[in-house]
Amino acid sequence: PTSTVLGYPRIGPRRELKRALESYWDGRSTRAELERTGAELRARTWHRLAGLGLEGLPSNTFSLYDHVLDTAVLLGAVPERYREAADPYFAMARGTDGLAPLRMTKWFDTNYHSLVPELGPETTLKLDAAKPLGEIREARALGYETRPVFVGPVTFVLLAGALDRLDDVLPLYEELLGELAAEGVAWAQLDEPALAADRTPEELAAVRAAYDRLGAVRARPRLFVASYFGELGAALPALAATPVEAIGLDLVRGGVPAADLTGKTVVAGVVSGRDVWRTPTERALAALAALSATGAERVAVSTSCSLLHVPHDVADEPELDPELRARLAFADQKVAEVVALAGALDDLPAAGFQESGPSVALADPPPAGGRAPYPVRAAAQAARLGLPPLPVTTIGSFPQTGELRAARAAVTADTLAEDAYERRVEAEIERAIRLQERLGLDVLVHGEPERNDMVQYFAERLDGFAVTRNGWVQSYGSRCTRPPILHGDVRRPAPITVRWAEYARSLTDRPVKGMLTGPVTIVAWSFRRDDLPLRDVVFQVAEAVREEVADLEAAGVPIIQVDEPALRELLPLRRAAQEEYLEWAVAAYRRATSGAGDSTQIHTHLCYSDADQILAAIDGLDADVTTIESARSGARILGAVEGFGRGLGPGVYDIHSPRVPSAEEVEDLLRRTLRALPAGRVWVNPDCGLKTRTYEQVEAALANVVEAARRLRAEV
Ligand code: THG
Ligand code: ZN
Repeated sequence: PTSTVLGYPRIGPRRELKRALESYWDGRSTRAELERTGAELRARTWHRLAGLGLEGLPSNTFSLYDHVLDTAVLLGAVPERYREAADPYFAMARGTDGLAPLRMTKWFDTNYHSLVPELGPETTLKLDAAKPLGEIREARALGYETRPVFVGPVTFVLLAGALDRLDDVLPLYEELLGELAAEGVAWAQLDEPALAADRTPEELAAVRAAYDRLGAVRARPRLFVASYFGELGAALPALAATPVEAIGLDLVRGGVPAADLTGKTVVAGVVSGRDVWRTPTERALAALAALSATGAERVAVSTSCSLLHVPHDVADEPELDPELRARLAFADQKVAEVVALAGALDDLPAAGFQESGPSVALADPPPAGGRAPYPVRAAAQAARLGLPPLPVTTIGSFPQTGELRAARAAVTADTLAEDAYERRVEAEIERAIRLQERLGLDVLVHGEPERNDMVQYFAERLDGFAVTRNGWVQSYGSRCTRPPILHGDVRRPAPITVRWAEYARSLTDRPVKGMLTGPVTIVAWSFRRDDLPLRDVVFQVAEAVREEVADLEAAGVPIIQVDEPALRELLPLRRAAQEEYLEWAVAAYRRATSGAGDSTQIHTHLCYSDADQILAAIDGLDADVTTIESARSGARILGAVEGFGRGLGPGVYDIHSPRVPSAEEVEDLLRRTLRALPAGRVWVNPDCGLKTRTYEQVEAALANVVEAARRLRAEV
């Protein structure tokens, strides 16, 4: 059978796109130079995929910022307010001085962020297929015929929260298919990951109607509808009943469906796009063989989803332990696996393979152990901390300056001595503390200058994890992370954060929070072993965090923040599995934090605006103070948190954009917050960490935040 992948990393093996974007945004290079880097990366990708022997090459998987944003622009879904901007595309992505950007959200259950399209009733749509057509021609000039990839219409309108606009969007997809046919394109890929979540009968009917309609376009490429991140469930028969020629199935997360796919091509996602492990050949071949029962006319071998979520190439990691390296597959190795599996299937009879998944019994997790009920703790903490009403704090990280990054690179490269680096870090901590004192914040942070990343930092200091040198994965726009590889049993050989917490405390009389990352997030933002149940892996990490909490407390740290920004991210897409997940995830968090005494205030921070969906779980975490993102989702969150029983800090401004909020704006949001929550429980803070901002922006923004809090304090 033939071979393909659903998508490929676009940041570049050495983050070439990141460099080009940031240089363009800083005014150090032109749009044309940025476009040139994009073209080089695309050419490199096609050459690489073809060189590895892949047959079906995708195009339009590249993006200067985000593929959902690209789809919005393709359809002309550019809200009126951005149209006058110098660069509407990046204005939607990042905002401008006067304009907030589009909202950002997690791309399903991944650590990738996409923008949320806006399809207001007044947004007039108009197709502009210049980008995909440009890429198709570009590839053709290099000698490659490609299959352009788009976010499909159903997923697009669902992301926009506007299923009712499907009928407005479909004519544009019809027009797009016509233009692709005129260009001589044989296949188009429409991604419908939204179908891996529970869908209402109305939504399933919309799937059916949409693809009946696109299937009926007279001159069009053949249609490949790709699903991923789970099984299609009831959406599969709906889709199978339409004229689409090919359906993509995630056979890593889901099994071979008992469905009649007679006449269809099945694009079998047997190589995982979500992990870094080599594919168990037997299991992949068994799944491919089992597809014959569906009556599918043809089978193509593919990845379970886009390779966007894995790094480029294991060959870029010469320093990894050879034994671990031998178990790894990054994007290029996964492409080679797809090609090999397609070849193997041609050579083998189509039956007789055994499923051989590992099965491990769940151990009982350790009990959480008891802190006193919240009101008792709250009284003890109030007495110990003596904070004013509406205390102002930040989430934890302060700007990571260029000098600091350079110093970290130098110490890694052995051109800077360890103790010289530590003095640099201390100077940076002092800078952050002095700034917060001067601006009048109430609970300070040390700013985390010693951390490259809130997960990688801990992974580097825990047994059981390996970290990579070039294993970058795009998080949003130009921002990347290097997810650590959790390959063995987790242990904490020594205290991790205590030294810096003590230093920060020595500088000031105000309370300074100790800052830790929670067990769910450490695991969520790592590539994890798959020979143990996820739950057991998270509980191992919880034990290490619990030890760190104990050490911080013993050092006299009065407030310990244990962040779980990824709590929502690991929530299963299907409702049937959500409750069980939340139960153990919350239990793991409590295991990590419940060793703390009643007068030690536990804070937590959660990102992403769907916090309203998991409010009961947030309550279950039993943290004394929870800070959440809400600035971009506006007042929506406030309705959901009405009456929340503990301290809550709904973010008062969006840190993802360089824009500085005015004191009036912050005051307004706080006023609305005070209508939903009693003043004694409200905290005032930005909506996320500040590491991606400059000191100039942070200083201006926090000054306005403190000013707004003071105005309201006078009233409460
Ligand atoms: N760490 C990890 N995952 C995350 C976040 C994180 N996912 C969600 C959210 N935070 C994403 N936000 C960011 C914000 C900034 C950066 C990455 C993700 C960032 N990265 C540096 C860059 O791209 O230049 C590299 C950092 C490094 O040296 O490791 O700024 O905080 N795991
Ligand atoms: Zn956050």
